[in-house]
Amino acid sequence: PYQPAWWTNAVVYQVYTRSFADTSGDGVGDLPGIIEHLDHLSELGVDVIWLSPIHQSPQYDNGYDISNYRRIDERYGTEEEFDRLLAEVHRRGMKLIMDLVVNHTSDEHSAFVVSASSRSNVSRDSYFWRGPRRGFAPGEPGGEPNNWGSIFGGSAWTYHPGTEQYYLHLFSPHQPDLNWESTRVRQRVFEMMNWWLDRGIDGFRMDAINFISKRPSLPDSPVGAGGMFANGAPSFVSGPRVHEFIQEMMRAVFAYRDADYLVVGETEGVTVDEAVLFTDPLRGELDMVFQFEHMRLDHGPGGKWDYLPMDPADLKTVVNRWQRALSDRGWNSLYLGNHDQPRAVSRFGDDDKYRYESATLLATLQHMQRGTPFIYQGEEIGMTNAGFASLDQYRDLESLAYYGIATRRGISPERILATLNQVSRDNARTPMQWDDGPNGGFTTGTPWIDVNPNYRDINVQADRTAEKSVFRYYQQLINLRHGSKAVSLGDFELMDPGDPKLFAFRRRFGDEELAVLCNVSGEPLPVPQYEPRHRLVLGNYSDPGDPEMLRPWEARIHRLS
Ligand code: TEU
Repeated sequence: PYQPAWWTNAVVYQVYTRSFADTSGDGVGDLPGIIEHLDHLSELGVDVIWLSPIHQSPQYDNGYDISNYRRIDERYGTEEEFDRLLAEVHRRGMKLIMDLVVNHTSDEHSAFVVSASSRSNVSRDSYFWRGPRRGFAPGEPGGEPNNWGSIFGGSAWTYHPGTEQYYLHLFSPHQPDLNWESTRVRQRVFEMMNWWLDRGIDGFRMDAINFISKRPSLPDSPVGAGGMFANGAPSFVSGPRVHEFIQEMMRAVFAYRDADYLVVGETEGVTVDEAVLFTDPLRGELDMVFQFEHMRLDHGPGGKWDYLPMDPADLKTVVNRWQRALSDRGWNSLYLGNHDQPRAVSRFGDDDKYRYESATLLATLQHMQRGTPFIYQGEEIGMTNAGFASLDQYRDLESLAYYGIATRRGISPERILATLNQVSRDNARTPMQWDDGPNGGFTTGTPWIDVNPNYRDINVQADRTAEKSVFRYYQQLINLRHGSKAVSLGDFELMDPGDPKLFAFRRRFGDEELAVLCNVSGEPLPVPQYEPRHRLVLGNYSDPGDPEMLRPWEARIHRLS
């Protein structure tokens, strides 16, 4: 009989080590800190832990700029501590996957240092080096090889006076893009992946993996309204050889291994059609990808820094599209937040009056879909946006770059702060709140980024024992998935697609059927006639209430059969 892959009923938890738990007192989270809190994760019920990068790195982008792929960064721990973490994770029956950041390296990686040393060195083509645009002298303002902007602001090219050429970086200048056209680059990446799997890890989360193939001529892009730089995405998002490269990787790394790994790609800008190609099991590529459509619902025409409150009805539309598109072929990953996004409860819910109700409603929507749910650290206790009162509390290089650009455009500091408070990646990077002691129990030292002042009320210790416990609600959702094929594998059918406040759907597998009913608003909402009123499996209000009315942010799961 057909055996679905193990990860079809698994739940993944993302640990952002830097902000998880610090045992050394230097203010930066570390591996012993993760080990100390593994029981929290196994009690939550998660099957897999995804670790954001802990490799050696100058930390310009908190580890997404790796200078040595086979070393643990000293700030996070020792090699021995990593092996102990892995053993402790396995001992609890969980798996560990690592970030794989291979669209780019750090500019301090030895391969880049060699590549930059001369035009004729063997590593020159490991990165993208180009001379100035025609008619410009090397280094002359405006002479960049093409007009692409970097994702973190400014040009995607940095001039290197030593060799009088420019190198490409889709992200910061400290993150030069690897040239995947080079077979040597690909081979070295595959060797490194094999090395990690031999060390015993259980898979990878592949950073920006759909950016690895660029159109070879690196053509100019049309310039958007008012922008200095253009969006190069058409030349690198799901580029010409991306599927070939990934299939080659799968053959070189996974084909001869017996164990069943988890491979998830981070694919910003991916369309549903591309996602099917990436995740169709018959094509031998990825198990699942992170799509970003729901992360754009509050972006205005000017992009992420042009914040516009979203309409919850749009979330329904996006969820429905992805649930349907990947129902026959391929598989969805399900997430509402990560280290790059504001906190889910602050963004999609009401983190003030209905924090518990909206956090658990959002969890219901997420965990009751078909796909593999990813929980970002702190979501399981309903942690909120950072709430910084001052610009100097921000640390993220992208936020700081935006601050510089916005200041030069004459935007007031108050407005910049208000925007960062909604949008900045640091919203999700404040330390994990463990208890109501100093620094929320994260560190005995000075944290690298401020703890959210609400840690006295919102913390693991308080939440786990509270009457309204987000943690215990997550536990129940995870339990439900582990024991129900309707949850993990069932069909998805959206009810009432036109209703802006009611988010209701059915899940069906064989003769098991569940109905999910959510009121995505702070006002009472009548229950439609066709919805069930009995056999409640799980809900986020403790008393049954009026069967005809959903209370603010109420979520109910009913069993139909
Ligand atoms: O993110 C890549 C990515 O596609 C984005 O979502 C990006 O972070 C966002 O547009 C910026 O707001 C990955 C990592 O998750 C991120 O932390 C890194 O900064 C980035 O790659 C570069 O490695």
